[in-house]
Amino acid sequence: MEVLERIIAGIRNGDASAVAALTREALANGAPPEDVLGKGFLPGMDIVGKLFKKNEIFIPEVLIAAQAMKAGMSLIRPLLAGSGVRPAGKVVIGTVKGDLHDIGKNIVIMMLEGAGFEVVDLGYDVPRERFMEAVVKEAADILGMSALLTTTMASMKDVIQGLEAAGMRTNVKVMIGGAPVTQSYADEIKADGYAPDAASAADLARALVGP
Ligand code: B1M
Repeated sequence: MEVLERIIAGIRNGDASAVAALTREALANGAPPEDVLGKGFLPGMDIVGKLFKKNEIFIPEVLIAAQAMKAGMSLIRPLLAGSGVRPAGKVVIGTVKGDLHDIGKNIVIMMLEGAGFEVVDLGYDVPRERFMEAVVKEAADILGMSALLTTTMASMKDVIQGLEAAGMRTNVKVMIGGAPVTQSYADEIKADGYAPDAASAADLARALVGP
């Protein structure tokens, strides 16, 4: 099997040491880092996302696969930085103010990175001002917000209104998610998109930034 196919299988199987070794092998054989990313890591995580959506694998396996991808990614990241390869887009993401739940957000981040996005993680309990500052500072294409409490999800609306009031709303797409969040809530607060799970979040982010 060709080395890039073995990288895909290694990610699918969540085998971090194999992915790291195969990444080294691919680079030593002269594979460009962008091919290792685009023909190895991204298709590997794409398969993982599809299996997760079909309930054929579950969150622990997604996390393990993402760790495997990260093991390889750490080897090619410095090379990509020097090669001029552009990420799919830049996402600033956090769990909203008053909310300490970050497990789902962290999985979303892994899937976004697996889809080729550069992600700036603001962590949890993030106030409106920090989201807004980060959108400007990072020149983000997408602002992602996660909430797990019915009492904190209202902060998403607050952030969107803050962006509107500051004249920043048209500069950034807003995507939201978390267990109590729904598409109708996203429509109500005028978010650009809602995703029910991490794999859908990666698909949504791709759709929001366009081809
Ligand atoms: Co809390 N908690 N918790 N909790 N907790 C819930 C959410 C709850 C449903 C439990 C219950 O009562 N049945 C309930 C909320 C009730 C409600 O508001 N309707 C609850 C409560 C009440 C609380 C406290 C208030 C409890 C207390 O202190 N009395 C307290 C609040 C603290 C705070 O935030 N201020 C609290 C605390 C905690 C812990 C700190 C102990 C811990 C969090 C640890 C952590 O995250 N680091 C915790 C946990 C673990 C849970 C449960 C058990 C699990 C949440 C989780 O991680 N799910 C949860 C009950 C449950 O769900 N069974 C519960 C797994 C995760 C992968 O799923 O986060 O939904 P999820 O993410 C998914 C999707 O939603 C989506 O993709 C992810 C992956 O597929 N997604 C996005 C998420 N964010 C997205 C963003 C996107 C797109 C998709 O775009 C940007």
